[in-house]
Amino acid sequence: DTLPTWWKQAVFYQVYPRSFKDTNGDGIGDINGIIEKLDYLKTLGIDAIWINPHYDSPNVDNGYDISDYRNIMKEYGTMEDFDRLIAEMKKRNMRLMIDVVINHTSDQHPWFIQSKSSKDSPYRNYYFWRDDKDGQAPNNYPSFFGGSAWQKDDKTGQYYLHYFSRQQPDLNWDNPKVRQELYDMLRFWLDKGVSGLRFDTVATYSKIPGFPDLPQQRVAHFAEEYTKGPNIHRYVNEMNREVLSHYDVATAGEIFGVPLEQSINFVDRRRNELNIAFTFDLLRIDRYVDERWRRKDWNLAQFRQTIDKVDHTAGEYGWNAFFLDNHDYPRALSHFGDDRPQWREASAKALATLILTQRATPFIYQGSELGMTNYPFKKMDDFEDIEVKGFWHDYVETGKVTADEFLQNVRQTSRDNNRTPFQWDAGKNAGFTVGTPWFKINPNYTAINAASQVNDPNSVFNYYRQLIKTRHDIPTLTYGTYMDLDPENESVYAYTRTLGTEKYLVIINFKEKTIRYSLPKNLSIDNVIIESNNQHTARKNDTMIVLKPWHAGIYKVN
Ligand code: ISL
Ligand code: CA
Repeated sequence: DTLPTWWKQAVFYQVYPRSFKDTNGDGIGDINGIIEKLDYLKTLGIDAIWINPHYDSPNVDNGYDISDYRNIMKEYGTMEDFDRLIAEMKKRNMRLMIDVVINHTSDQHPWFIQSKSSKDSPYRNYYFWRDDKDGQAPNNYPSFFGGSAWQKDDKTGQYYLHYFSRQQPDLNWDNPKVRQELYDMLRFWLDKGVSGLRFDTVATYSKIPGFPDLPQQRVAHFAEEYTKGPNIHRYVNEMNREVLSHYDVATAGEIFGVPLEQSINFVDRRRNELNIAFTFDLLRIDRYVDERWRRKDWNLAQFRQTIDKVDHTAGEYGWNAFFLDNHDYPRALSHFGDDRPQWREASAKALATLILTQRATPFIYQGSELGMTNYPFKKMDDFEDIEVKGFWHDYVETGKVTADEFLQNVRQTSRDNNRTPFQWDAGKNAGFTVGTPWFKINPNYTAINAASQVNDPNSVFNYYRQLIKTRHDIPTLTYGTYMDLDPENESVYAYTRTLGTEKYLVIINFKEKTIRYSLPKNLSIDNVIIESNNQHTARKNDTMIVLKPWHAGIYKVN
């Protein structure tokens, strides 16, 4: 889609507030910490920030269980802090995208407390309550975090539905009152000056009428099954009509579970639903559909072909986000690069080049700009996340797999990898807090931290800064068509971005060896835009480039 909009041109940065910067010594990141670091992000060139849920929450799932949609999480600060964040961002010409978690609430939300109090409560049908089936759960739905998606409540003897943890009951979107309450809540934040909304698990709002059992062979595919509610697009379209279309707001959907070809339906602009699609085929390239904690091998051909497919689905009328990790995935560098000390910086720069040259809005996860890595988890006690604990319960405690096998996998796949505190400097607690950090700090913070990189022209940080500037300067990198030059190549990932008569070539060496790469017929170098190792060896009219291990570069070509 080449229709110009600010959110296609913006470079987004994801802040996980809990782990970004603590300013009051309680060991938990806070809104004042984000404000304190706005200038750091401005220096990097960031236009917009997506923050994970900032609402009041008992934090069973780190804020994805909201108990009050109109208040700030106590640990993060106050509404005054939030308003100041928006004001300080405005001053710097930056925009804020908030997380919208409306598939479910916390079980501590007043609606749910009312709802479970009696079958006659006016809030009863704000959620899904069903009778047991022969003393068992109403159907065979599993939950994302382990066990059944139904929880029995003793007060009335009925079960309520929860796709995620039992402390996250699913809202009943079929009830128009629920939808109106949620729309009002969105207006509340938009009226404050929020300019972006990221819709958590948006594809699961509509439920399948009657809750029939999943056929046995589809139980492992429950994530996809949960996106088959018949009214999903009717609801998102209604939300657009009633709320979103009245604001200058960028709307992104976490389109999880939906087959790629259908994801476009959420962001095809002719349908008036959302703007930006987050899809997960790329990040899950080395995962199984069942046993989601287990990793399998991947190769560059699969990787680039997946990117190609994702690019294609956006088509002429849709738009994607491009990201290599977020708070639900391991560190991009450890996942797709090489986090061993000798290749860490080079591969971090290679991945940066990829993120910032796609036909999609780039989302940089906090710490990527420093080359932060996975945490060296050893034992189950090292983990915090409800998901990994649920998996442990379902697979290890039941004896299906050994603790060793499980740990070997989750130390690479766990969401906790991306949730350790930000590494600001080499001092105590990496400069994250003067208190006791809520979660372990990666011991490599003495080598990998912001303080040592901001003034080093060759740092990962400064390479990101230059890349972001390059993306801002060259609209072809945002809007140009994408073409993979050699989809089967297992070493060199090369593609062009073309708009009108302008053509740019992006080359990334995914191998830790030097490769002489010949440009495809008809292409020759016009000039070097940026190279990750600053060598600028390529000259005008060259048709061959010597690529050092993990070398990456952008070239104007003829
Ligand atoms: O995290 C996942 C894989 O490791 C996904 O299964 C994830 O649960 C799914 O993408 C939905 O994610 C979103 O909603 C969850 C929350 O835990 C995630 O952090 C959030 O991104 C429930 O609100
Ligand atoms: Ca704090």
